[in-house]
Amino acid sequence: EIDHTTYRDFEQLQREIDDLERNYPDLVSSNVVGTTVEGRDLRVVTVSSNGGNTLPTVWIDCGMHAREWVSQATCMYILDTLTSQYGSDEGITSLLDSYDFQILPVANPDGYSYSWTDDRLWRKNRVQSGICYGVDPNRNFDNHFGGPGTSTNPCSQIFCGPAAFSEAESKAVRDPTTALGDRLAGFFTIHSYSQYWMTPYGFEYVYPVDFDEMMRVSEIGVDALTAMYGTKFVYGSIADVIYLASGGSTDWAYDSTGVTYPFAIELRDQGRYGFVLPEDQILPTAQEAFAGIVAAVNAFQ
Ligand code: 0X9
Ligand code: ZN
Repeated sequence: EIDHTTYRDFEQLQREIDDLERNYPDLVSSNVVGTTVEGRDLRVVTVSSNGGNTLPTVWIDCGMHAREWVSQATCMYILDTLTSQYGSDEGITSLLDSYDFQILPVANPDGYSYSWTDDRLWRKNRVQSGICYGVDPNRNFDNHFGGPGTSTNPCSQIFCGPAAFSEAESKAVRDPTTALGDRLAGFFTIHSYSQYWMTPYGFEYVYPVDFDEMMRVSEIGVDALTAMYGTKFVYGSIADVIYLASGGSTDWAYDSTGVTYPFAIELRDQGRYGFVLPEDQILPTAQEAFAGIVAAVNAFQ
């Protein structure tokens, strides 16, 4: 029903979410968890086979960075698959009988809209600071806020903002995941590009207590991902695999919510098309990523 062979703008994605709620009323509900400076909804979609609020829950956010269009599209693929396959596909059915999903498909609606209308390569949100626009939501969490891999220059692509959690976009991840408490079983933030599967920490070259367990699950996830189309992913800590990045959601999720399985995934490709991934790669990119996520979740202890 949802078309995974084209990119859709913010309004189109909102309509697709409306359709999911209407078509699967027993499975899908959505909540507006915040509003952007330009007045757009930050909307979390819950997929639950039993009404929500009881099962361990997997969090997935997409599109925190505006230009990473295959990310938002991947969350829509995941929503489509969970809903349309529940009750028919055995793997999806048992998954949703064991876990709820809370999915934020467009974590940066203003930036995403701007990337459609004005600048395809826009990254940050659209909050104004003097002559420049945009805070990087993935530097705005209160974990080592302002540390290595951030900037206090509002014109920088990695501007961390005036204060931790100054932005609606970071709060829209913080609040629903915090509200889950002990029910938060896994945390996935979906970005592009580079084909990386990453875990804490990003703020420094140090490893969390649960690092070995994270690596065990990461390997299972990456193996399942690669099994689909042969796409190679590298896994490891954010600092080791990509670069130092402080104030990010993944470090925050681990240290503040206590979730044992916090992952940041950089989808296809490795730079040939980069952020402007051709539309014919949306479906395979989403399929392989979801296969990896499902395998990882099924390996949670
Ligand atoms: O720099 C980033 O925010 C991420 N890379 S991207 O090219 N998509 O911008 C990597 C950040 C790793 N994740 C967290 N620190 N949460
Ligand atoms: Zn990103």
